[in-house]
Amino acid sequence: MASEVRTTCCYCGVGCGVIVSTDGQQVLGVRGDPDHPANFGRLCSKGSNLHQTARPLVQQQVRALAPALRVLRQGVRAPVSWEYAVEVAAGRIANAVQAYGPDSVAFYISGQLLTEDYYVFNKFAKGLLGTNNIDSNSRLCMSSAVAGYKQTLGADAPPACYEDIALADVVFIAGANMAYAHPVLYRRLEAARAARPEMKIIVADPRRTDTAAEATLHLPILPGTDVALFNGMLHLCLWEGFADQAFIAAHTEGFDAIRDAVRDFTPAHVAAICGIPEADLLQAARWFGSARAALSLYCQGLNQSSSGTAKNAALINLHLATGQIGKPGAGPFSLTGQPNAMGGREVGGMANLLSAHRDLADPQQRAEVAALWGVDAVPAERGLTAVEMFEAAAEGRIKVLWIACTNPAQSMPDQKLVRAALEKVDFVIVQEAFASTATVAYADLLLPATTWAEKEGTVTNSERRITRVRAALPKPGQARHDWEIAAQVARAVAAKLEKPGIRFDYPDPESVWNEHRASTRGRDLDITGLSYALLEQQGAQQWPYPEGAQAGRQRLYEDGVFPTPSGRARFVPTPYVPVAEPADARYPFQLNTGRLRDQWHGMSRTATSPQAFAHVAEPSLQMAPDDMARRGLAEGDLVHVTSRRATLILPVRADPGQRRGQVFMPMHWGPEYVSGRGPALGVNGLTVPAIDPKSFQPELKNAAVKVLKAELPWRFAVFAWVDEAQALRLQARLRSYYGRFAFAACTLFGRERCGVLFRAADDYAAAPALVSEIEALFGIEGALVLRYEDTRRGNARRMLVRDGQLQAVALAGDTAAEQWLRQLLETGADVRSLGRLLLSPSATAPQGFKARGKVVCSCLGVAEAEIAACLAAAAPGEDGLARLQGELKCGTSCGSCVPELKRMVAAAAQV
Ligand SMILES: Nc1nc2c(c(=O)[nH]1)N[C@H]1C(S)=C(S)[C@@H](COP(=O)(O)OP(=O)(O)OC[C@H]3O[C@@H](n4cnc5c(=O)[nH]c(N)nc54)[C@H](O)[C@@H]3O)O[C@H]1N2
Ligand SMILES: Nc1nc2c(c(=O)[nH]1)N[C@H]1C(S)=C(S)[C@@H](COP(=O)(O)OP(=O)(O)OC[C@H]3O[C@@H](n4cnc5c(=O)[nH]c(N)nc54)[C@H](O)[C@@H]3O)O[C@H]1N2
Ligand code: SF4
Ligand SMILES: [Mo]
Repeated sequence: MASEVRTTCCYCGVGCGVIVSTDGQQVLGVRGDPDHPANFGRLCSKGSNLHQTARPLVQQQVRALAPALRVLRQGVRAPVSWEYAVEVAAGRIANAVQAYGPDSVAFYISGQLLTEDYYVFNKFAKGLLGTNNIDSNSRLCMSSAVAGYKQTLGADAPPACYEDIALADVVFIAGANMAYAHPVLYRRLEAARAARPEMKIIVADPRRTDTAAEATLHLPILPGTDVALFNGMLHLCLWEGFADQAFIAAHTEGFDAIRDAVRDFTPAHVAAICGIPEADLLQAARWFGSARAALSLYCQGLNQSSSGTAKNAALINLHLATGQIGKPGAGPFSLTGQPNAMGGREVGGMANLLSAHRDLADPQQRAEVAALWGVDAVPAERGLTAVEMFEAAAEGRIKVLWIACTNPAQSMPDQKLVRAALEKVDFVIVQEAFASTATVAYADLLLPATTWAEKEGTVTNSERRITRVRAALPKPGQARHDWEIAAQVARAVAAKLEKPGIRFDYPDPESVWNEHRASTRGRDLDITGLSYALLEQQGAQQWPYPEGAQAGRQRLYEDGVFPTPSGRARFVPTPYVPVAEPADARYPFQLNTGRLRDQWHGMSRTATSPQAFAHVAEPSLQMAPDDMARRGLAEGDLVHVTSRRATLILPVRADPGQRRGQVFMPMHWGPEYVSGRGPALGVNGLTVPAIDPKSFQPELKNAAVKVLKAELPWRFAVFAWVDEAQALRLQARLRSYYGRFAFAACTLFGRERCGVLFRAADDYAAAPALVSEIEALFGIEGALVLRYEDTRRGNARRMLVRDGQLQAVALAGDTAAEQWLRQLLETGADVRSLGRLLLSPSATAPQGFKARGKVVCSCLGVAEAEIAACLAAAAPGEDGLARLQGELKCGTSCGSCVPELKRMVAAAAQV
């Protein structure tokens, strides 16, 4: 019997409501919840593909389904019972605490945990063990935003709400690519602009992203120069009389110092630092300063920086000086990345935070938390933040490291350090839903966790809105809920350490949440007026929502009172400091990293669906066409990308949105997808461990690199349709071959069917036995294989044809025919008429072959060539987008590709 369950998308901080239809065993489909105030029924390309990632065949192949323990350090893990796993974990932790003190244990958790999970982990570390060594991947994500808000406004609370997007007349997007990373909010921005075309959108981003391309004004600032930009805008606002003197006088402090501090940020000076025309700087400042309502939306371009806190504070200074806060359509609105980065901050689940926005340094506030938890005290000194934690671990100071719901062997900067740490720690616990991640390889104890559509609890989205997360499926295998695992181990540790006063006997997530709720009484985020029942009846609610309130607060600081001792917001001077590792003669490129539209981080979930690869099929480095030409690089050439810490080989692609001297690599391409001989480190092998001095957030958006052509004449490409119930297992097997080649990568392709692509390159031909072994994994063996061999040149081509269609193809040596052969396979073309052409050594593409290009609209599977042809046939003056939507239907489902379609329409209009 099919039923429907309302829950929340497990990806980004927009926090869209999702309705899951289920038969109780499987997810049958998903659609946006029309009543959810975050999305009103919309989902983006990732959300609308969630059901694909929850299929039983995915679960069977890649989920962690049983606890497993490594017996000897280098040995394999063997399944163990939960009872034994809990006993071992608790024993290891208790022993470490007794032998080396509580700070020898560390927890590295995640903004993708639910609030209830987070709460239990935090109580475990700070309350039971007495260590503040609990930090989360939010350190890589939101900690500069937290520090920026606290410095200026007095509390970690985004003051604006989603509705403000519809009410702003200037929207300033800084260091955020909303079209990719917050798509459903971006749909709201598109709608607002369509309703009020006079709305101005300014985007500050070194790259011309889809978001930037659609802006009224794009400021392609040089990496890391945001503080200079914001100080320069403030300078101009003060100079040109846009300051709101009444607001400054009534509601702020420290203005005089800031006025002096920005005096030197003259337009000419700032334009030179930022590498933008002075006129554009003036335009941006004037639009912002004269706006009735100006809203800033910002994310990792500001946060992931060694001056991340200053970038946040400088932008907030600009809002305070112009009075653009606490009113409809205005405010500095930090977009949260993960679905529950906010909830993690609320429970204080980080090394320098305390429950319910309390201050770790305040003895009174610590005593309140200790009393709530039934312990004598909670530790006063801040604990190790993410990068520091791994540094300490590499030095042998951490004996037990418990990692939950994050994949640090992919996502942390400076992977060599991270690997050294994971190897050094005596006992690594990894609590994961998917067994396919790089970090799982380091687990001494693997604890299988439930995940989206299986767990119950709450999350808080970017606009402070608390939403219920609900289970539609039973727990798979032996997986358990995150809060449940943490509480179970905590009870066992409490017994061993003889600490009966602190309780972890929660019957359900609601009881955990009720305890968290009690901790918020009287705080800025007071939610004592909320309950699971109310969320059930009235839907998602914003905080604060104190007892007696009839509704949550939509917008903060409308009364001009800020949660600082004086009640005034504070101006904070923000000197401009360049990036930690600027480009130089030896490392002449600045490497920027960030998101793709259809993938999520380490891709453990998104990449279980071949459709997620339709938009971007393979790992690559993006470079300005000019830079490529000057270095003699052609599209798809393999390059060595080398930073001071590591080197990585991957193909290069031209990106006209890239400025000269800068390169971009999607953050998703970790060691699971691209590697080669030597340690498999992925994108973050290259990045720097430099951190912001206040937020401790690492500078993931800038590293100096050099890019040199990789001379690897021997190429190998195998691609085939495979049984979807085996594809992910095959991919896991193929990963074990990465280290046999100088370069190797493995991805999926297809829509209705599932294909696997393995690609490798080397400076000499691989042993024939190795090649055959890999081909055999794809089924390319036996009498039915069509073969062409040129042993003299080392070229080989082997393929399987079934019912007139290509089933599997392997190319070794020269792989120039790959593109058209792959398209023939992917489109299921009848190849019988091609006969010998398929195997002829010099074969160029068959006559009439046209490359389809990448798929732009992933919902409808519409590719570049079809779009170009449709636009070429347009009548003069015809609305290109409307034509595409009418003829090809692309961009009519989730809308995530609409910005790119518009870009293609504009480009076509120029020819
Ligand atoms: N599709 C998709 N969506 C996601 C995620 C995902 O993995 N995939 N992850 C979610 C998470 S956890 C997060 S934190 C958010 C991140 O969301 P965003 O921050 O919007 O995404 P990024 O691509 O990391 O970075 C945004 C932009 O910052 C720019 N940038 C780099 N350096 C600078 C600089 O010095 N100054 C300025 N002004 N800009 C700079 C980059 O060019 C990039 O376009 O996305 C969330 N949404
Ligand atoms: N170079 C570079 N690096 C970056 C960034 C960047 O922009 N550039 N961005 C940084 C940012 S902002 C972020 S947020 C991080 C993200 O980095 P990670 O946290 O490493 O990213 P995910 O791949 O989302 O990891 C979440 C893990 O939890 C698992 N999981 C999913 N659901 C559950 C569950 O319910 N319970 C448990 N226990 N496990 C579950 C998933 O399989 C996955 O392996 O990456 C950071 N790293
Ligand atoms: S915008 Fe997309 S990824 Fe983000 S919550 Fe909504 S559906 Fe999920
Ligand atoms: Mo993030």
